[in-house]
Amino acid sequence: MKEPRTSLDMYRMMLLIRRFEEEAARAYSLGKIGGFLHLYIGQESIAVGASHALSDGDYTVTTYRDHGLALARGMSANAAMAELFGKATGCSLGLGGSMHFFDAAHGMFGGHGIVGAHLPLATGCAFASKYRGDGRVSMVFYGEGAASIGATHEAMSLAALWKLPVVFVCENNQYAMGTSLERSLSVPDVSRKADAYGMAKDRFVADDVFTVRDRLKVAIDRARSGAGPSLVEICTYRYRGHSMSDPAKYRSKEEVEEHKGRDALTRLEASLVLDPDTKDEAGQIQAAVELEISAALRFAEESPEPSIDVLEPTTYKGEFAR
Ligand SMILES: Cc1ncc(C[n+]2csc(CCOP(=O)(O)OP(=O)(O)O)c2C)c(N)n1
Repeated sequence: MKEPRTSLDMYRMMLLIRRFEEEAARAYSLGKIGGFLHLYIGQESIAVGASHALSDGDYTVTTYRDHGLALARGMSANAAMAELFGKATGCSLGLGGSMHFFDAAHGMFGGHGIVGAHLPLATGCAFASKYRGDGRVSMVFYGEGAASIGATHEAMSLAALWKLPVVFVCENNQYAMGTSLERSLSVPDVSRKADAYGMAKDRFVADDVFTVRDRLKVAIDRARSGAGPSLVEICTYRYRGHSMSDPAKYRSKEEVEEHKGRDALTRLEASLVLDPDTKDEAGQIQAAVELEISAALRFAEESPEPSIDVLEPTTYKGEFAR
């Protein structure tokens, strides 16, 4: 077993994200969660591998498929679940919902709903870090559906020109809503977009969380050393529809099953359970995760709705009350 302690930690977080998402889907079906809900099931190794490669204090920005990254960066399951339930104890005081998780204490700057529009935010964070000389790296996650969006390219162009400490991570799950990447990209290898800006690039599959960590670490170290940004494309797959309202009829059951056969969480779990040194702790982790998720559901259920008083400081004055 490679790095047993780290393997167990990564397993705990990947399992927590998977179980969080499964229970969120159930709560959504019961009408306890309103609005949109985009699940991260199948992509967990990316948020977890990235979080193990990043340092405390580094900044992350992501899309509306944001629960996994928020948990991996340190948000509590309670604050995450309460946000989904629209409760005052949620990470965005119950005002943001699924697509707008925010956790400044852990450098997690959203949760953004407009495809591609959040990449310039990461470039801006990286500019601030370079200007201040604070040594932080920014990492931004986006889907291949954002690869042809104007803001994506503006963000990359300036980042490369000014050698900003930012890593652009394309989570290529092969579909943008119901559109497969072959139908939307003339060059299906998204990492090649880096060539246009003279940026370093990498491209690999997300089926092993250690590969994700180690390959992202190379890009993070490059950014931190002042050698400039990178574009890292990580090939992955989402097992559920785009959001809860998508029955995913544009792909076959066989295709989904084939990807599930390479599931990073299942593979890591199998290796831990087969190893006598980690087997018992893996079982304890499973039990602890179940307790943590049940507690989060209870916490979300029992928390109060946001009071009307929160509107003025947050929505109108822009003062976040935490
Ligand atoms: C500018 C913009 N256009 C369209 C949409 C509607 N929309 C929401 S998600 C999505 C697909 C994005 O797919 P991708 O970037 O691959 O990310 P994934 O959902 O697969 O993680 C679209 C078109 C939007 N939110 N913003």
